[in-house]
Amino acid sequence: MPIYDNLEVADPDIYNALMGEIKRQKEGVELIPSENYISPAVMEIMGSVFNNKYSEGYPGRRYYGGQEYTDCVESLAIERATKLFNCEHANVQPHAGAPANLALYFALLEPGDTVLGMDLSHGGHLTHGHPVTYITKVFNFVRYKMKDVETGEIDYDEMREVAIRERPKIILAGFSAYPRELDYAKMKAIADEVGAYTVADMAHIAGMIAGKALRNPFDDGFDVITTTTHKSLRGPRGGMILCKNLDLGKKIDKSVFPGFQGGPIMQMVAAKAVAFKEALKPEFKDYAAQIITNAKKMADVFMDNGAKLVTNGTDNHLMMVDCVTSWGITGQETETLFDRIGVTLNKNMIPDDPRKPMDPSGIRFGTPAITTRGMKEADVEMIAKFMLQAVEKRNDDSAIERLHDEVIDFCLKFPVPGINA
Ligand code: DSN
Repeated sequence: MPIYDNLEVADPDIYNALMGEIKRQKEGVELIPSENYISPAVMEIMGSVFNNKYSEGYPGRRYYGGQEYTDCVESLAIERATKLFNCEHANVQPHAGAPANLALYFALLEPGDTVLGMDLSHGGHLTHGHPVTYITKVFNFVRYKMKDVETGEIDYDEMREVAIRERPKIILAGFSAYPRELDYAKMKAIADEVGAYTVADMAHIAGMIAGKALRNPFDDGFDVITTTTHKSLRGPRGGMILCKNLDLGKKIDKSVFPGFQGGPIMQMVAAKAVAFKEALKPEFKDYAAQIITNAKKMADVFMDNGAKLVTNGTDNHLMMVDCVTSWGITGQETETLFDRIGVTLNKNMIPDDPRKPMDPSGIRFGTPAITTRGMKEADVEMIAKFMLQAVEKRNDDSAIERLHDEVIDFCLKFPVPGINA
């Protein structure tokens, strides 16, 4: 484990919280599909003196002096990102996924312009135009949905009709709670018909795209990809914008800085470079493929045991269970129950959920983190069985406590990178 002796003396409260979190991560099963474990190398650079440097601008064009090493790390991050995702331009400065999306909107749109994105109740993301976000005061968001929630197939005919009627400037692919693949080629054809940019927000699936286990939207002619770097891509917490066209790249750069952000968080930019180097290694392909193998296995075990999965399965890293239909308990009750046995996931709306976001019908979970820990199909089956037993014995406190002990014993067999590996 890394040594935190300075922190222990300087701030025992924060040190103790850190020790608690380390124990929680070691002893628990992490199934939140947007979470992962970074490598020790990524963790080291995140805690480095690059934190101390201001670097407004871009490599070779900065506003302050002393940039020889920041230029080096940002240039490497850009070079590796473009290689990893087969594109010409990368902006690696967005502080997170939401600012990346907002900077992109301001790069491509004028106030009042329209974006056509996935309906939020069918898996889309807050930054794709949820009414609670300020961005909906500036741009107009319209929606496409699934045609059939039993298969997850998107209604591309409806998407085309809406596109022809609403004339969006951006057609947006991407999601945070959709377990199937999108047909990027069909979306690109619709966008070409109405003169829209094609943008994929691949935050959830970036690792599988980098590892060639899922299709790269650039291969179907997409203009732009936005992403976070900390989910399946297994890098530091942050965002990134990629594109094929260098003129578009210039607009995006201006929008990120000075349009939208101040100085880049250079220790995170450096950590992105380290993570991209790891993702370019051949073994990352095995990791990406295993994420999906594990997710399919988990989905099968749940379905074989009578659980109702949204779209009846998965093609990617995540799945959702309709808990009310499957077990007669809400998503919140299920999340709390699994917390009690040391399995972490999140409550989630199911498509057209009659319940409220803070008390929805379903749960969402996935396999990027447990796959990083080295778990394979038999281990995934074990986790699914712990969860199903918890549901069955949910009113028996001592059975739940025993299950929690079994989960801890099981987890301690799998080292956590950055903690004990
Ligand atoms: N919070 C992320 C997720 O869990 O999907 C998306 O913003």
